[in-house]
Amino acid sequence: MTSTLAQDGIRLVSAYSERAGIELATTSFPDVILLDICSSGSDGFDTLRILRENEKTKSIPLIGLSGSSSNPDRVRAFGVGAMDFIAKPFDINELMARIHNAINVAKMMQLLEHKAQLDGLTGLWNRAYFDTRFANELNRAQSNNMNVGLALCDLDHFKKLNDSFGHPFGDLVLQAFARVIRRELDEEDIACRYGGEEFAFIFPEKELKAVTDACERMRTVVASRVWRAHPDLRVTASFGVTTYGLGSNSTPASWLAAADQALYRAKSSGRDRVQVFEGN
Ligand code: GH3
Ligand code: MG
Ligand code: MG
Repeated sequence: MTSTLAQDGIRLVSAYSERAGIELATTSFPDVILLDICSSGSDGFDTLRILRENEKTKSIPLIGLSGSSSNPDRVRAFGVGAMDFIAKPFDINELMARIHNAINVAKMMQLLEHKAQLDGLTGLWNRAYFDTRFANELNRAQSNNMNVGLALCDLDHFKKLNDSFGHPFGDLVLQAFARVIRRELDEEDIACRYGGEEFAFIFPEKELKAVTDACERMRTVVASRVWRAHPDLRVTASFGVTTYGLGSNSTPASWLAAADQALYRAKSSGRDRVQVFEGN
């Protein structure tokens, strides 16, 4: 099988026991797992279950191979999370076709999962992604005693901009602002569209100064931009910033509240500014 599959560009690596198979699957990052359900020493369905529950292997497509083509086996394999099932003896060409098919389906699923985390208008991460990622980053910072920064940003007088120039132009401004964000932030910073004209940024491992500098860059670039369709227009943004320092017990909600409070201050003290949270 190894040499036939190699002709089709598929590299097959094998293990002959449950333990060795799980070890191989978790360390070799395969595109597809073929699991011989009946000939492993223990119950192959247990192995299948373990592979589906392991973080490292749970989303790798798995094709069950079995000496039995009985319906209960097939149904059980699909029930435990096999993507496909093929009974022995099988035609090697059919197996190859099923392997390619499994890879394509897995790629499509990854793409869909990725798209579901993006904002359609700006291409930035969306609110759902932000919520999960922010909780993770906060956790990571707290357990490793590292810094992490959070900034909330809201475009100023955006309702007026829409009212004066139309909603489609407002959309163009949001897209242009997203490009400014991408250009001014570092690769490891996380930029999300939090809601309408609101954005949230996570700055893993950054000190306050680096976070405020990044926000200042975004603020000045957008404020000085000339909009060809409306040369007299100035688009400005307000930022509320907080970094690790609220105490190790703080929750995502308390951090957001702090950044939001700073943003509120930025708005009430005249907009077009970066305000750092200074405590309650
Ligand atoms: P402030 O300076 O206090 O933030 O004033 P504002 O007008 O920006 O605040 P407000 O929250 O009153 O208005 C937000 C506006 O953003 C209202 C809404 O029409 C607009 N908006 C929200 N989402 C979108 C969008 O996807 N496209 C466009 N064009 N406008 C949007
Ligand atoms: Mg707003
Ligand atoms: Mg606004």
